[in-house]
Amino acid sequence: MRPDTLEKAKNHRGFLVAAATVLLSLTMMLLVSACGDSGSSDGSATSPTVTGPLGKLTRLGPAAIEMLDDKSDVTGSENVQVRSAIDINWVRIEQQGENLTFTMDLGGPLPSAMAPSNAAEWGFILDVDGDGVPDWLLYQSNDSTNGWTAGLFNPKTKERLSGAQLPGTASHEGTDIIMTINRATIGSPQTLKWFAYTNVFVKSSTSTEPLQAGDRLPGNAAPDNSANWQVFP
Ligand SMILES: [Ca+2]
Ligand SMILES: [Ca+2]
Repeated sequence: MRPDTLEKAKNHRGFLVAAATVLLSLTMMLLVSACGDSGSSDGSATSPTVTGPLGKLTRLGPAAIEMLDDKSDVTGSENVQVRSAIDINWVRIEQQGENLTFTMDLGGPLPSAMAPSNAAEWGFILDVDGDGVPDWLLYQSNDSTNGWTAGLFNPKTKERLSGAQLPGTASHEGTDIIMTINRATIGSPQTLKWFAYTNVFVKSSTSTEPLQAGDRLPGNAAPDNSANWQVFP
């Protein structure tokens, strides 16, 4: 994090917003630099049984997939809040009519509120034109300043549709994150590539760099390997 960026953010919007923005930016830089040359939600808090093989795509139908992740495979700092709530258990993507629903099940209950200086994010990175470069991030976040927020962010245009502007619905309950958007919102792709991620970060008292931990699916590698993109449907 550049000190001037941090200072501006402290002055104007608070540390957590800055940390979230910078972390998101770092994530996107990783993705863009590394991938640039590469070629049913039930809507309830009840987690359905998912029994597919770890890290392998399971097709539930012509337009529905699931993938299981390892348990307790969060990487990064041990000293973060909600470590279980950022441990991805499984994700599911379903198309129903013109709607796409993204569900993420976590290893622990989602926090109603984050401790001071803590922020967390759960999301899906989407490549809708097949060039291996991220086009959209669909996410929900929770931080001690703003509480829960959902958003759709375009890293190319920097357009961010969040809160009431989100072109869809977002909910979180129990251990599940659920988001639904209209396909037209992201250009009605016939297929898309996706990557699921979580992040939590905490302002450090001893460093300008926040403590950070997170989980990734597929695998637990940094999202910098084009082979990690998964295709939907
Ligand atoms: Ca996991
Ligand atoms: Ca792309």
